[in-house]
Amino acid sequence: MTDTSNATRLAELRLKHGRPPASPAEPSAPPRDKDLRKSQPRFRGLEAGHRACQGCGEALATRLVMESAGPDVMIANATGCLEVFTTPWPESAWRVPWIHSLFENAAAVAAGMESAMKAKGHRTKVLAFGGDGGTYDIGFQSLSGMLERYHNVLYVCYDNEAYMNTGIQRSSSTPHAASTTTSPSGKARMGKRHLKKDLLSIIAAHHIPYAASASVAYPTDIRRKVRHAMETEGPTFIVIHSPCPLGWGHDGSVTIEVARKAVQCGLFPLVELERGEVCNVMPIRQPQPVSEYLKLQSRFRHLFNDKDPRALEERQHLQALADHNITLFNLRGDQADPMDTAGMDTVRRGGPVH
Ligand SMILES: Cc1ncc(C[n+]2csc(CCOP(=O)(O)OP(=O)(O)O)c2C)c(N)n1
Ligand code: SF4
Repeated sequence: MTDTSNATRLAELRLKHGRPPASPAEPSAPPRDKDLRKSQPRFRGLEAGHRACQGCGEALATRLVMESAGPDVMIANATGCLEVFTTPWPESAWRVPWIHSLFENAAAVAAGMESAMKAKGHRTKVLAFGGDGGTYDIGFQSLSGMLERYHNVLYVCYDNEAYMNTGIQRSSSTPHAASTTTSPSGKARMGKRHLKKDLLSIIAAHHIPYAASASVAYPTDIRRKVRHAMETEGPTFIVIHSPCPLGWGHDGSVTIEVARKAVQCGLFPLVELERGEVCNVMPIRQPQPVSEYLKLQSRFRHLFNDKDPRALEERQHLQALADHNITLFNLRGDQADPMDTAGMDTVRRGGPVH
């Protein structure tokens, strides 16, 4: 499909979904601080006081998902950081029914819970949570089965791009050239040799009613996507880019900046799909060079070694991947997306109790 036909199709789909055209137009005024505060729910499905590292993207993402999804939900949670830092025996940070599944079967457990709810005539929505290891790799088979059998489950993948809980091993979601404990940079290779798996395309091939990518840098966008998924009948899927300060090698105070740069450079595009077709994207107003994103993280430090000729080559390779995403999803836009509040909605809370 050409750029022009892509743009026309996206404009039509945006209109169909009651959203304004992405371009060209005067930039719309960002929502005011006060409005944002009012629109943010106070329900906390995940309590404070858990044991995540400071600046953990996964903890923030989960809090945002729970605020929008709760309180009438049940959760199946795969083994991983989220399960470990929220439930150190005998404590729990969860305020809703929650089951710790195996690493590989969160989707299957969620499917069983959903069937039981249906049999009992309850409308409680079932959610499944997994990290990228538990979703892209080891739990993929049960996820695919759950989607194919059309269970009414929202599956959320917290994508921190490695097996963090067991010591930063590479997963199929780890980006190309990132250094992990099982893809270390050195003489033999410049970090991970392989490409990040394009999971969303595989999910799209299941033609489920709704799938999306999201980022902790865009909380209002996460809330909207979760609410939409909750209202949708049938299987839905959201993958949330969630920086891990420990595994990515950045300060906990710049988690949002790192996440935002991943979107703004094109490496982690924010898209929505209905029945496998892209129906909306978060436009990038001023695409940033990929190196601005990479240089914030020590997992990419070797890509800035000027004495190593492979460093520039790998940076160019990553830039090409980001450019490809920008073209493929037609991400360039002049107008501020209503969901892009330039970070104003990051930490504020208040408003009515839901
Ligand atoms: C079958 C099986 N293999 C390995 C493990 C060990 N294990 C527990 S958590 C984990 C890593 C989880 O990684 P991910 O799903 O990416 O979540 P994260 O910790 O990064 O949030 C591993 C390998 C296990 N529990 N079960
Ligand atoms: S290791 Fe990473 S994902 Fe795990 S709690 Fe710490 S910051 Fe969060």
